[in-house]
Amino acid sequence: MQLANSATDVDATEDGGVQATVTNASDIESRAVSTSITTDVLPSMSATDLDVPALSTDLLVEMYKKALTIRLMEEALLASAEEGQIGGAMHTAIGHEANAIGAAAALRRGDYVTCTYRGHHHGLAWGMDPGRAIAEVMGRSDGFAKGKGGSMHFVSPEHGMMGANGIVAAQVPHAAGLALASHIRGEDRVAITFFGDGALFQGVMHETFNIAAKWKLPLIFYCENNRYSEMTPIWRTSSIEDIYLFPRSYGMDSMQIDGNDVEVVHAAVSQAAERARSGAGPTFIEGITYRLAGHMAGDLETYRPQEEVEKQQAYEPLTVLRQKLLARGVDDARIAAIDEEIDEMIDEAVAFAENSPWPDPAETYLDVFVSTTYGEE
Ligand SMILES: Cc1ncc(C[n+]2csc(CCOP(=O)(O)OP(=O)(O)O)c2C)c(N)n1
Ligand SMILES: [Mg+2]
Repeated sequence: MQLANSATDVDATEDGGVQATVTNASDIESRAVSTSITTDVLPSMSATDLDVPALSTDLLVEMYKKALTIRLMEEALLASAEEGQIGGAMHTAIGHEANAIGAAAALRRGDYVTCTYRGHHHGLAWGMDPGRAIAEVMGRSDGFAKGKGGSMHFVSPEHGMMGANGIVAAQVPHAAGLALASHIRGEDRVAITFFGDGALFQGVMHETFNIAAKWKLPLIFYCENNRYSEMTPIWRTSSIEDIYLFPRSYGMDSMQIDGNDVEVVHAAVSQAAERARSGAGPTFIEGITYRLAGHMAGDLETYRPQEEVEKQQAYEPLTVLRQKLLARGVDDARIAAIDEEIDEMIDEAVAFAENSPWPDPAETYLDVFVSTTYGEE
């Protein structure tokens, strides 16, 4: 969709910066321009007219189990990090779960996913086993990359997880390559790539937007907009807080959605996947969400008030899912039984990882470099 007759007013702000307000775009006219969406639980979603069909109760129960598995796994990982059991930086996606679960449920086996260093939720949503995932974060040999990838480089091609990446935005052109391969081979595979709001200002994002739109690649760009880049709120780094507006200038369809609601995410990604498979090209989805834990394990979180986090707790993915289940007649007792089941499963997964052997030092360089005879034949 194009922004017909749009115009931008740029006003000076008190702190010497500028504030840009996009006006006259017919489809966003009703959106209230917020001065600080950083502290809003969810900004107005009037920018997207999305039909959201209700998912079955059985699927919602499965999604709740998955969301809780991710949440409890990440809480256990934070505890392990505090005990000094995890080397290197570890970023959790506590609060982001619905973005991964809704998207994975809308896609097919054989489709591809790439994501950021904040990618445990994507790995599990795409079917990776929690025990082996924890082992990977702990650097143990039963991990999906034999403990050599760690938290920031989750990978499992058999699940379509083609790689988390520690370099902001680097996973995005990788997904375009996967989508291009699918297109050239005449396959029906779609690639989805997840990135943060901070990635928008990397040049490679814009190169990828352009080529993906021009070549109509079967690609879905999914921005998990948690409104922070590390410790910096979005209003300090971007004059436009509505991230979904950027890709429109490349002729790409885009939508802004509630990233904390699995049914909304599922509907948006289903629509984008259908477009991609029909040859109509990429779609950009901005899922508004919030990171409830620190940027990484050990983050002191001095940059945001505790009240802001508490406000967001009232509308986070697990709460939203529990409310949906209760509304469908799944009672408290059933939910409590699920909670207990998942809690035990995570305890077992942690024990599995802790008992997993360290990689053999003799294998240090195995699977790290690719041997090739390309060009020498
Ligand atoms: C190219 C590059 N620049 C800087 C960094 C350091 N860095 C790590 S995470 C991050 C913030 C990214 O924010 P965002 O894209 O919003 O993702 P979030 O962490 O909020 O999920 C930065 C700047 C990096 N890893 N790669
Ligand atoms: Mg962010």
